Amino acid sequence: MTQDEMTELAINTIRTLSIDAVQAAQSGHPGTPMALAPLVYTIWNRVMHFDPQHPIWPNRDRFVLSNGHASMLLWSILHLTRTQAVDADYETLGRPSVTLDDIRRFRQLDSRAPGHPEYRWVSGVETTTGPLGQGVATSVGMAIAQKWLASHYNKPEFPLFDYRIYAVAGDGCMMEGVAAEAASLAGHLGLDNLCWVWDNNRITIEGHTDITFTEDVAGRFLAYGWNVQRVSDANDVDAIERALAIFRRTSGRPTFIVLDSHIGYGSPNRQDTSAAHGEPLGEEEVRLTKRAYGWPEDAQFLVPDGVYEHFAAGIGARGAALRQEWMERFTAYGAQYPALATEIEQMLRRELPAGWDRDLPTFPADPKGVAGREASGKVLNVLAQNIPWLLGGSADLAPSNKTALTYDGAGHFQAATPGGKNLHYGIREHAMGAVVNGLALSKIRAYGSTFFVFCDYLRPALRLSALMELPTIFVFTHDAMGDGEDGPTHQPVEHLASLRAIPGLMTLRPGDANEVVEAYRTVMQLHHTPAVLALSRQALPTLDRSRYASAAGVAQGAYVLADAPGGSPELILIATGSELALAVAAHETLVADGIRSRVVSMPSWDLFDRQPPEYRHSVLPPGVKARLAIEQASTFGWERFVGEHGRVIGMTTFGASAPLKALQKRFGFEPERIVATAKELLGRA
Ligand SMILES: Cc1ncc(C[n+]2csc(CCOP(=O)(O)OP(=O)(O)O)c2C)c(N)n1
Ligand SMILES: [Mg+2]
Repeated sequence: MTQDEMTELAINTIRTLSIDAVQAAQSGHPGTPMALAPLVYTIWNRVMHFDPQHPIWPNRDRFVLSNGHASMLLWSILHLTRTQAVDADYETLGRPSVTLDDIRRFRQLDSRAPGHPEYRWVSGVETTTGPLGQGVATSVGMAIAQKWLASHYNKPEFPLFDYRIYAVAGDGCMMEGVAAEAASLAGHLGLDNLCWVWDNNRITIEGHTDITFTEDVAGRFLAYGWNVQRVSDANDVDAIERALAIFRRTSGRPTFIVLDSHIGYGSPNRQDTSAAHGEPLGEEEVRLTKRAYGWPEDAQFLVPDGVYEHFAAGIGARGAALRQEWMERFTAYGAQYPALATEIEQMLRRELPAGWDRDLPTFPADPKGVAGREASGKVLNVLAQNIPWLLGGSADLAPSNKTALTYDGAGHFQAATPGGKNLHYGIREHAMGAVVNGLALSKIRAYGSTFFVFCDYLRPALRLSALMELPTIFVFTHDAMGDGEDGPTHQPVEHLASLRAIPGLMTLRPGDANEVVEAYRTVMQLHHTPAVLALSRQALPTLDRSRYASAAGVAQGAYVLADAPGGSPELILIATGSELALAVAAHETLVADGIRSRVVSMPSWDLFDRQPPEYRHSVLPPGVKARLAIEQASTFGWERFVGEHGRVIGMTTFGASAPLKALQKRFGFEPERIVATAKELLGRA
């Protein structure tokens, strides 16, 4: 067999595995894998630096399938390259990532060939995709990460990190706003390690893109500052390879390749139709298509002789040699730069360096106090010095969010200064969310920041963070009505409730400066959990911890801050964030009036839920039914803590534009109302 025939055979194996899997599942997307098999073949077998035996080799090229519905492309290529499985501790498991059996059970329960690419579930998947646009946006974070890692760790004689990022996108990805935000940022930053290939098939679910998408996409990317190329035939592997070679030689700009393709390529009756997008071909059409490929019509899930060997000789041999060479390089690097090598090893395992929490501040009691965002800024500046690979920034609100790293040498990440630790995401919240994910997937400890109310703008990325179990950090300030005069457009109401509803996301709303410190202490130790810090704009009293319990209780999510004599309360006040000090003030009045009141500070529902029942019952004794929660946010969900006999002082409407004091009065966030409501609850009004 000639080399060309072998290439064709390998490509048709990807196509027919995809067709058969979708047919067997009676669900899925065959058309795009049929069209893009040559592209994926070329990237993987001819170009990518990737060792299938060690899919988490740190200097591997990254491959992102942003049009995640074409997942059969990934399952086929991971299978044919015999990519190995690894576990959450980054150990190789000695079994393939995706077996032929998984592919036979495409989209079935527990198969390693699920409907869409899932990071963590299938080794070799670099990021979860399916929500269109997220993959390409995340790839920008991966590209920023590579630049930063190279700048921080490479030495002239040791190019440790020189990998590239390849992302494949469909029309849907190109239409989504998040991709536009991310492409704009990538162009600005001149990320020449990044290549997007746009599957220009002009078909989406509702039909031809003539009805929706007629702009000059290539012109748009030129305007973003990308190097734009075109390959007019998706079956021309040599042309694809040439375009990728040009990408690898291009410096100072990311690369955008327009690839003209035919969805459902080879299917006599489905090619170029939207029917090829998301429906099985049907038995008869499968036969006709296989005939068109010169494939045995009745064979199913066929991997012809020589195909595995062809991939082993291509990506397998190349990847193994490159990795071997890199391992030797890393050993020599370690001998010369032992401290940096240790850093890299810790970072890759998501461990913290020794002394990571040294010099964290302790705030003295102070009735005037400190704003949550101020305390956060101080803590971040300490942590970023202790943890070299902690970096991040804001979506143009750093002066308000207090996320700027201001110590000497922190630097600003720009094209010419890729070692800077202050990222400037610009006013691109959604891309910021995806970029933070891309950084975290690259093992950098990353944070993003904006006003709390605008977390809606990046929620899809935050959801993926949780789904992927990434230890990302989102710093959201102006967490309630503290933004007073800016009015209801800037005052979050339903946001806490909606974040608390995301499985696996840890939301913390600390009540004073020392709780902010403890919140960060907790968050930094997470390995597989994203966290949101909701922080106040305005100063909050710093509680006297010699009088009240230690802020270390934050680590349990909720703790008894102030208690009734003998620890037997008849009333429990539960508060978070800026309402904590109000609850304490009300508590003092109630105690003076002879009421056995307890204050529970509850910065994090999620964390509290993870505690054993004995602890939870010690904080909220089931026998105490008079419970009052105070939170300047939607009351939604508080019933679970206050019970049917309890009450909630919260928000049931949007806020209003006025100074904070007036708003507190209007919406009833005052100690007097808390006292009165508590007395009502106890029947002592
Ligand atoms: C954010 C988002 N919106 C909608 C969908 C549903 N959806 C999946 S594929 C698709 C059409 C995508 O068209 P295109 O990217 O051109 O893919 P092709 O059919 O060409 O493979 C849509 C609307 C989705 N997955 N994500
Ligand atoms: Mg399309």
